[in-house]
Amino acid sequence: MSWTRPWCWSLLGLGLLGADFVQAEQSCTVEDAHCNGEAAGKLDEDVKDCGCGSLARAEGRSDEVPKVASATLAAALSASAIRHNQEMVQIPAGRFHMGDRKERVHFPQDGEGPVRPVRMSGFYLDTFEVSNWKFWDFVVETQYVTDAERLGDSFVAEVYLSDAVSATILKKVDAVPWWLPVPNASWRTPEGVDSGLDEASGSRFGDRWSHPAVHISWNDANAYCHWRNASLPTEAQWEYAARGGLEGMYYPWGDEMYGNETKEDEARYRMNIWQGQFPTLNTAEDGYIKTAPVDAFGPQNDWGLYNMVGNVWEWTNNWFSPVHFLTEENQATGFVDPEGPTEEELDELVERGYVKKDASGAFEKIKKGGSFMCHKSHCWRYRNCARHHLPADSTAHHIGLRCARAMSGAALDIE
Ligand SMILES: [Ca+2]
Ligand SMILES: [Ca+2]
Repeated sequence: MSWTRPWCWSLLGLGLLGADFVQAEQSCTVEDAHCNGEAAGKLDEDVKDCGCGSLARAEGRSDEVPKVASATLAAALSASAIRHNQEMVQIPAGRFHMGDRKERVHFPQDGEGPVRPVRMSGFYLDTFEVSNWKFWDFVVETQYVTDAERLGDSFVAEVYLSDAVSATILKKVDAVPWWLPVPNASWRTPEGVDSGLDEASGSRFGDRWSHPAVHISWNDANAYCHWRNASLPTEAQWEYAARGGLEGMYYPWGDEMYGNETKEDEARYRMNIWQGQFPTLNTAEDGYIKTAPVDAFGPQNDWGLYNMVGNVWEWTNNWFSPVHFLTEENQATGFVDPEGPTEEELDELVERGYVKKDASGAFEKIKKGGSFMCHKSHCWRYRNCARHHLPADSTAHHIGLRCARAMSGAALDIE
């Protein structure tokens, strides 16, 4: 088996896309370099990448996508599924601006800009990332087998492995050697065969039943949310909720990474990311060297959402495109409950050279929020506008989920 770095695509040649896409702030055409976020320039040479985009399965892919038994989905919601739906925040309808301004875009190749006006219907969003307890309920009731379990391995950063497991792994991703494909790593055994979710099952990171479920693929996340008669949030739902009513801020609570408290004060930390030197030394000044409980740090914004940024990445329902279809019309009126590009639109972008399919011929899904693996030097993606993308069957020890639900009678009620 060989593990290769997937294509890294460039925004060169944006002019090919035509002149009917405009940037909200300056009404430029896409033929100008800064439309679609390139204004911030190419990646600064000092800006390294975390390698999270390299976590695609080069082999082992199967056309067979695990599904929850249809009979289960057709049945009335179980008591546990109903209980899971009760811990959700009611997100009000409203307007917001998605993405960030060109001078604040950090990863232009991710499509962080330009700013897009959006109108949103109300909806519900999980207060917390989905914990191992909740994922366990789902697995027990449906007998669901995750992609990581089915395909036999998943990515873990080497510093978290035991020496015994590390010694058994001979293959690496050349460009990001700190990521290893670990046999038998899954939500049950996050660091491989000698790990678990509590001390009794071999956890070296304490009791993790209240921590987010990890090694969750998009396929797994989608199946879990459907079991609850819910769905994965669209990218717009996720970002609108993360911003919590504030406009144009880096983080759910504002623009400052930390609280005003001193370094010794626990309240200084608002999220679980990486302190120290990435990828070799994690000083865990925020209290967590790996995942944190889903209710750690308190709400990150006034809408009462926990760990939107940091802790684990969260899948969204959208296909990834670094180009946003911002026309003059929706610049004026705002996108309405946008759901991202359709596969038909992505096919057009493929023809024009902006998007490539992965090794299996599929497009990639967007994840949001960054994780405990993110350090500003390599992966400043624990920002509201940041986004990243992987194939739907990709899994790693820093990827989880939360679900959204439609709000009955909450159709868009703003002009
Ligand atoms: Ca941390
Ligand atoms: Ca998160």
